[in-house]
Amino acid sequence: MNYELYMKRCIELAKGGEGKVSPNPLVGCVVIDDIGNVITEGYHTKCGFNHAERDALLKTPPDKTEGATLIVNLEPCSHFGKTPPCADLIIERKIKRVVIGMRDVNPIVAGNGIKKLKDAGIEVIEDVLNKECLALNAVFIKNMTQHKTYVAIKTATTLDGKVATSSGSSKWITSALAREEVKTIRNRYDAILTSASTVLADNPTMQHRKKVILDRNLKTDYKNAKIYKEGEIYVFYDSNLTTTYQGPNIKFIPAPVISDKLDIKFILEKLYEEGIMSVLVEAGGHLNGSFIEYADKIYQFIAPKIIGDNNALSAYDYRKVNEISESINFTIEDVKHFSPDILITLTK
Ligand code: AOF
Ligand code: ZN
Repeated sequence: MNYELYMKRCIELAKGGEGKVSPNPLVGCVVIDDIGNVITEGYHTKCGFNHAERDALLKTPPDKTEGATLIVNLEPCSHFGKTPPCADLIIERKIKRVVIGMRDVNPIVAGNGIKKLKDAGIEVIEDVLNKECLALNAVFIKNMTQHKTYVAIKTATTLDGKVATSSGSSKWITSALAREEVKTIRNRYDAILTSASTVLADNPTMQHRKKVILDRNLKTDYKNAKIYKEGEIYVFYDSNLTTTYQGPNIKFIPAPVISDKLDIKFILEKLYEEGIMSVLVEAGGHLNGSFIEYADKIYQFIAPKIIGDNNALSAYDYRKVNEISESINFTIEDVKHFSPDILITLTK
């Protein structure tokens, strides 16, 4: 049996949990019979709710899944957490075979789920579409293994890598279709992050549940700027300053300043402490530059336009470089058309 098709479906199902499962992983599950007909499917819809396997199995009576094959992108859990172990339910349901995309990196599971299944006489097939499954849960993997916030940068540029003209005009570089996709990308992240310069220049709303603003000199308008109107807001500022402004949704966090810049490493550590497991940076070339060394991923929309002016603003503008060998290298993960533009997704 070719399980890759079903694993693809698990990944699709799992994505239904984007924006809702953090800090938990994205998980989808499909249960099939001997000839490959789907008996039931499910996914992890929200943190604290049933895991994907339980969601799928509870939708159908036990006699329908006896002897079936269960496909899931993450090793079934073996622990009593917010819900009982999925491995136990799989055993209880007399599933014959379990097909897994990746082992769980959560140390309380890590192989114990697989062991439990095998000890019960269930056949386990591992690593189906492993690369895709690892990519799906890159945030969860970084959180679990490094205890750090996952960082992505989103930018929209011309063919010559510019994000605005020299006078700051940037509306619009990419088309409406590409800008619609940005909303889908934002939803995958616990928070979006931008700079005071972007708030002052564009007065954007940047709709999101959580927003992080780097405002070293406390110079944005906390009362009136659109970005502060909704969502949970974290403002980082120079710890040598003080602010008396209080808003119901704004938390001010003082941060150290290193050579005229807020300390990014400190900020990312604070965000992790605040339970922000992933952050999408949407700002100009300077801030993008400050985040490059921490970036796990870049989403770069490219419009088929050329500004052709050396003074136009670049997407990454933060240092002097002599040798090409000093460039920072990324790997292209995916290229998609959002006609007339493209989106390149890159990882480090
Ligand atoms: C999920 N959804 O579909 C699967 C998970 O906090 P708990 O008790 O819900 O447990 C979370 C852990 O369970 C998670 O870190 C991962 O190791 C495992 N599997 N979690 O939220 C799922 N299959
Ligand atoms: Zn589970």
